[in-house]
Amino acid sequence: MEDSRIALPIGTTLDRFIKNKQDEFQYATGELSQLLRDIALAGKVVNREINKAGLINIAGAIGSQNIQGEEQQKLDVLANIRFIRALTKGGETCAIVSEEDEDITDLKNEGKYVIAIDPLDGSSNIDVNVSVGTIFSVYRRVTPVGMPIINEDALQKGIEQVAAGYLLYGSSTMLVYTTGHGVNGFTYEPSLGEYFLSHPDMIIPDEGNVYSINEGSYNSFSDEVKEYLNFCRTSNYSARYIGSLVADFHRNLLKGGIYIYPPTAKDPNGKLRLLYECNALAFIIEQAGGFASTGNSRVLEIQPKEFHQRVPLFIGSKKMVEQAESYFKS
Ligand code: P6P
Repeated sequence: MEDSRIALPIGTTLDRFIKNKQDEFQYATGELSQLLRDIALAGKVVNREINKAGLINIAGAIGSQNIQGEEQQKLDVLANIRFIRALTKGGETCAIVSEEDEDITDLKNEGKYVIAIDPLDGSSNIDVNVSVGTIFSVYRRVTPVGMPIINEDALQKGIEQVAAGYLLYGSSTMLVYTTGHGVNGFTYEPSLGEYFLSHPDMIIPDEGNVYSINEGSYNSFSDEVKEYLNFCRTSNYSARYIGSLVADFHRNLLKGGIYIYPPTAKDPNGKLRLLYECNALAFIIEQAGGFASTGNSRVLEIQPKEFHQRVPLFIGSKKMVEQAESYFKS
């Protein structure tokens, strides 16, 4: 038991890390640990398919659209299948809400966890070889095991999450997650098929000088957002916008900064989805010492009403998000 209290060294494998951390929770039954392993495994498979995309022409859109009316890229569909298959086989998950599916998927098993997932966020970037990501949230079901799944099993506030994380398929593939006891990052080594602890106890700098927003929508921003952007420009911040949420988020987590997707004419509630994008990243950022707001309220305290509900998102270094909020509160 003592061993599990020692800070684990860089290079520890994900399996070893999960086992050690599980030992710290005397009531841990291993199901959440296995669920995290299932996600990591699916991430390896998706990573392999993304890396092949340019070669075997699976990157292009397949002509179908997801429930958001967005062109479904082949890899979107493949990633969704892979994660649902891995979680179904694992048995710890009883239901899944996915960006790619209109309704909740009841896996009809005895699992006690519900997953909200964006299997491949930023997929429109695949064709131009820009980093993309998977984002996931884990909740305990609210209905008793054995009872039918209901929507409320997934429509839970972000503060109810038991785990959240993302995979970033970039120059290297990383898994970053939290179970409510800090944030740890693992880098995948494809030649060994292993994730290794590379970023222990990740903490976002309280301040940064990077702001990420699509200024192409400037004309439809509110006065408050425009005033904050003017503050950024006169503060000599740098504008960095990859157009892939996980990539922008990850850079800001490491270096400090703020990512903003405010209401626009096209997306009056913002573009990003509460359940499987904003809540997961909000849990991670707060565990790393940062903050996530809609501009007026803490993301993690919003009561979801619909699976694919969108909310405005200001997320990153705590002082930067609070500074942005001040324009909405003044
Ligand atoms: P826009 C990708 O579609 C995504 O959901 C995020 O990954 C990204 O940050 C955002 O949308 C980009 O949206 O409107 O700036 O192209």
